[in-house]
Amino acid sequence: MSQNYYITTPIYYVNDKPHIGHAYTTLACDVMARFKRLDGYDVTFLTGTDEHGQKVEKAAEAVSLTPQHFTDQVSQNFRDLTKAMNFSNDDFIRTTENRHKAACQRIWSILQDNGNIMLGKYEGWYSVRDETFFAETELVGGMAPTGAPVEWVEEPSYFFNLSAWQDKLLAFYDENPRFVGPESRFNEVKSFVKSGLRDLSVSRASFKWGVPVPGDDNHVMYVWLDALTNYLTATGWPENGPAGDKEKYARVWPADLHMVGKDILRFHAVYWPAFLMAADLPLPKRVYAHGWWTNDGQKISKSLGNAIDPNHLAATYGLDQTRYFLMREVPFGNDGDFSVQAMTQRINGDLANDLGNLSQRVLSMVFKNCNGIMPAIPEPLKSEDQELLKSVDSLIINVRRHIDNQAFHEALRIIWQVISQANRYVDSIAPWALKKTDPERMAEVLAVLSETIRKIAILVQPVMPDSAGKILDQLGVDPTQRNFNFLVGKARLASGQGIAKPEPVFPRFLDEG
Ligand code: ME8
Repeated sequence: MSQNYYITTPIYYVNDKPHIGHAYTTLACDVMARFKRLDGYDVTFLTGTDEHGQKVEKAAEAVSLTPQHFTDQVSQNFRDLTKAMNFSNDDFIRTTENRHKAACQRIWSILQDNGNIMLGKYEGWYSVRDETFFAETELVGGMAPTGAPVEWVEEPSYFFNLSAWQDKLLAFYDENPRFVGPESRFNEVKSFVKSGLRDLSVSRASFKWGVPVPGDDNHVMYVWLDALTNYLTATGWPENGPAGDKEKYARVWPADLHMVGKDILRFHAVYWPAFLMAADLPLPKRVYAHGWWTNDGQKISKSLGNAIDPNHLAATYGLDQTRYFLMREVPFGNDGDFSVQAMTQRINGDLANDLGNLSQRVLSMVFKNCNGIMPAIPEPLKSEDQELLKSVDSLIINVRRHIDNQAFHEALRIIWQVISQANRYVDSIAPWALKKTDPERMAEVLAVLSETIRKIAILVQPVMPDSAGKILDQLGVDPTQRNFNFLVGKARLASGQGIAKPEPVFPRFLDEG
């Protein structure tokens, strides 16, 4: 039986249309999910929408729709995005679904029954935009630290005894040094917990758009307790719920990776493990917090109207080009700035010139100079052939290491190093010049190059599934032979099969704007 791998995106608030930031997180998960599937794992990849809370209630009010009607519409935009971006999620969860309400009420009851939730009164500041409570001391110039406005809230509220979990959380962090990535963010989490935790208000009584608190209709659950529970719901938990699936839960939970933006790390690395510990449920293995995209140096926000629509990017630059750019341009974990210039450079440099040109010129030579028949890899190999094949053969080990650390940019960088090496090999041997003088050597060199391209195309499938697929089609690689088993051992590109006239896979981008 293959090993399971469960990966999740945050569930997105439906107060707004999806933008580049949302697409980015889900893309990173899609790349992880595709990579793990090719590497032999049984993957469960979850995304969805976060539909309760005051923020969504207000957004619905603003367009004169009922919250349910409104969330139906906006959630669909996120679902459409998964198709448009070629995301391979296995499930799409909405927090307004019955399966989810049942899971929320179940976790609440467990926490209440074992004495971790108690009724009290909340008095303090609340930011609707962040759906977060703030202490007086946390405010900056009368605003939330994020710059969002805050309002004074005074209402009866249930509290989760977060303060009781401080030492257990710190011990857990010590025992699980990979729990949060990147490391600098893990340090921030630890200092936050060390500085002391206050009990957390986990219900609201001043509006209705939420999951009712079991046994107390005056309260709805705090949207973050509701939202975080989605990761459990989708595993078939609880087993007696409307979508209960004991076997799936046992197989899939705990999650291997919760991918989040840095804005919501605290919820995932502090509150969520505390809720789970208190409910006596296993904790996720890792939370990774990536950075923030800006647009030409400015924070992307609704009020600035500078959100970048991922559909527009895909239509303008090509879907795989967009996927590649987002994963390659910015070191994953850091903040990044979107610019047309950077996008154009990646498309024309890395894709059209480096990978596209390599594959196009090699396959064209096989087509023209070898009668369209794939030549055989020489036996024994010449030292320059050996050098190139050694580099491409050893890629998987290092690429896997980088992907397991969510260093997508590094994984791509080392693949592109080998692409450059292959281009230097072609330029120095100049196989086109061998056609008349040494056709046998020409065929050997083209075979070594085709094998190099095969491995590179297999490795870039998670980032650029369609384009890599086209290259593998052109090489005549059987669709059942494109997983990572075919990167190791004796697996080599078959010779003797005919290839069709190659078509360029990566056109140049001409900025006509
Ligand atoms: O926080 N750059 O939902 P949300 C990079 N519902 N990533 C960005 C981004 C940007 N400019 N803007 C948004 C919520 N993101 C909660 C989550 S999970 C149980 C509940 C991404 O719609 C990033 O992943 O505000 C961020 O964490 C997420 O969108 C926030 O989405």
